[in-house]
Amino acid sequence: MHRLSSKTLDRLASTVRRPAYDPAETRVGIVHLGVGAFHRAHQAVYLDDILASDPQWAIAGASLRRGDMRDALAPQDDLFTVAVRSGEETSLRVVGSLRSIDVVPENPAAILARMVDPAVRIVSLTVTEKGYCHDPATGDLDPDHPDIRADLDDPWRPLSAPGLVAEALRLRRAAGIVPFTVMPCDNLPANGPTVHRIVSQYAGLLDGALGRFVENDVAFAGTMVDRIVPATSADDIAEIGRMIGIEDAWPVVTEPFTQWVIEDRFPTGRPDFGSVGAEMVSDVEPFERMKLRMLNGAHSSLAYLGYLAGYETVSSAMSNPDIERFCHALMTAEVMPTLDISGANLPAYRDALLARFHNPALKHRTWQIAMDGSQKLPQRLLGTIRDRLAAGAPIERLALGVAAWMRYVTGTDELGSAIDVRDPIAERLKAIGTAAGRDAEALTKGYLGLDAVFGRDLRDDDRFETAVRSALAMLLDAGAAATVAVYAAGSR
Ligand code: CS2
Repeated sequence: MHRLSSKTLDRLASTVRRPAYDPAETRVGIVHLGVGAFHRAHQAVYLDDILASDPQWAIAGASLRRGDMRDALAPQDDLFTVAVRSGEETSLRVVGSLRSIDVVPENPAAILARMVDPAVRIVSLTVTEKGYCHDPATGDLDPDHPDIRADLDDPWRPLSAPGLVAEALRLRRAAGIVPFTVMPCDNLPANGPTVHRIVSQYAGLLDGALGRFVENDVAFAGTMVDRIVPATSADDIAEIGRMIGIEDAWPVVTEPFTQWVIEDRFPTGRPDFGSVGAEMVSDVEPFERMKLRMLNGAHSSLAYLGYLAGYETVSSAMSNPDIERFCHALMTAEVMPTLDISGANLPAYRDALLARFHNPALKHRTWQIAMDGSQKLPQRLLGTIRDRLAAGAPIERLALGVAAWMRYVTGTDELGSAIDVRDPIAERLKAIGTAAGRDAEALTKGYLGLDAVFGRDLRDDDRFETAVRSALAMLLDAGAAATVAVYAAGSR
């Protein structure tokens, strides 16, 4: 079978959409850190549309850890397939906006050289929550993070996202080149100001003047990004190969829905994002809050409860009527009252989310979403809980989501089998679980003592502790399926 590349584009099945421009004729205007499935199914697709009329915005990508994506895509001239799936339907397109992938640990200088190129005016990031090396409860840089310590020791060969951005800005400043705009595209609250603070703090630890420069003279454009993109499976690769007629070593699979809301703060220029469906706004935070609390809050709750109840994927968990009713009730009764977004139709937004979670064509594993909970809980559930506590409003369903995370990270499922818990603090989470045993009170106290997740305020909040403890006790006694049924019915 032929392999996808610029030379084999004409062998693609006729139903596959291909770049409406010659990728070799484009110029790189964006460096993207973190070329994962999400970036390829989201920003790279918008830029593929942009390049059809404006060739100066191709992407130079970087992987911050492994070389597997580069190895898969380099023989394909960095072309890849995006398969959009819904029910029985699949639509396919080959995307040409990614022009290269550098692997940072192999050679940090290579990506720094690209970041210093005056033609690059945007550095965007999808490095996941943990990639920012910050304290999730406060949003500040964690100066003791091992990657930050390593970069502070050797700042000219940075390996972390804050280290790379700061070093590239330093080099540009030293060479008299205007700074690029930094555009974080991860699910962090207020990702523009948060990442601005993290990079300024890192730079300030290196050199006070550089810290002030980043703080005062570099623009950070916040974004809200939304598209569900499960990890690509071996079955997906085989099936997409059959459908496109040639081999693609690493396609991506996603849903029809896509949304990108971007804070319009690009002093040195930007593509016409608005012309390809992105929404340009002056304040992105309300959109981020809505998405993180509604979609991601429900997603994480669904992931822990669904996994514990024995469901491998989100859509199979949603086929359980109690889980579906729980999600509906969680959003309606406990999340939506905390959101006040002018012009947003929250019930319609909720219903669209429930329909997206039901999409049976996406095999989105509960285990995948369950990853890195210590980094995700603060913006997905805990901010909502703080607002509800301040308003004296019920938090039972939100607390069940938190309790399900605690139950999950003990590392043993309801049948006594080990759970492969992936989290930067997985060891600590497991140790807390082992020390507390199956005692709901000891477990709750142990996990609430994690200041970087809960902050001191939630740890010391009696209402919160009681709600989490009673949800956890029921999970331990009755199991996730029975507990969700009780909380879905609202009888608590
Ligand atoms: C998911 C997100 O894996 C996860 O934690 O909740 O990746 C989610 O699919 C996206 O944010 C949707 O836009």
